[in-house]
Amino acid sequence: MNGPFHRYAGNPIITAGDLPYSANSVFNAAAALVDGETLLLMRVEDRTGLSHLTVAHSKDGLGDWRIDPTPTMPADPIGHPEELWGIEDPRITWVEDLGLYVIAYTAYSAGGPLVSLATTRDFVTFTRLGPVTLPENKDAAIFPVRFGGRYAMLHRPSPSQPNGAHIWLSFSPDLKHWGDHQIVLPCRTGGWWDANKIGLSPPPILTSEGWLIMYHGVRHTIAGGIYRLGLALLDAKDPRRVLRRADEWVFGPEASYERQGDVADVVFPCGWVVEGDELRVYYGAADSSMALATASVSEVLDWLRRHSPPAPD
Ligand code: BMA
Repeated sequence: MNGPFHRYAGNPIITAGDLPYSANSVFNAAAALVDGETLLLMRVEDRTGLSHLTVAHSKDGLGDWRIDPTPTMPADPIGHPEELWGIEDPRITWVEDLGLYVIAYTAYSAGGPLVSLATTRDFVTFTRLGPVTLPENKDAAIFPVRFGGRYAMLHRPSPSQPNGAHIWLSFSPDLKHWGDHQIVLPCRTGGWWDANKIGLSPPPILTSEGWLIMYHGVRHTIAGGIYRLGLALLDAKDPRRVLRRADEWVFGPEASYERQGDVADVVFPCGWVVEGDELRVYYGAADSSMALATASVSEVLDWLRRHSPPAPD
């Protein structure tokens, strides 16, 4: 095994057959530690093709998942027309100064996918804040702290133009109105594994060395896309500053459940949790099931240091 991440031997951890109701697939879950348990907010694609979100809990974050009997957070296309074609790919951030979890998710509107926010205390009731970007935009997460009094969000506008789909950083005084948009992590170009299109994976995690960023890079091939994962580090006080970015991908589709499914060759984490030095990354495998990889935070930081070119300044 190369790299710091280790696939859990019990993968895939949750498949559509584990759900208490009929669905096509379960993948791309957000994750959080809630009341001492691991909670996954899973994207479930039903048999109309549209997605909603459903909660699973586990005491150890590995097995014995207890899954809500019906969709926990269905799309609300009447109250929120931007959710016409479902809701997808959530990321959860605990925001201490609000005492709330903030969920950033993709709302699939008639005008294309966009980023919406919702808050919750208990993952039973959700308060929608509505869309915070125009389409097309995906792969967003809020930082858990404010910078100079403002909330910060990473997101990925993907205009259909040849300049590429980059990760952007925006700021807001109130989680509703966003501005000061800037590119923080550009996709690479040419033959790179992360050329043309990248997007944030789980929310940033604060480590001793800065904000740890995991992102997916998409390599377009004659056979379709390959979704792999890269690592970067942003400055703890000023997340506009990129301290490191590894050249190589750190994790890519290799296991059969990652290589075969509704969409082949996809690993797509939307959630991770840290307990002590242990990092558990929950990822969608081939748009079909949920899988888990574990790592030590210190080994991840060490790998990133060894695989990053020296910082420019
Ligand atoms: C992305 C998102 C993800 C999906 C991935 C691979 O654009 O839509 O939900 O897992 O493509 O199909």
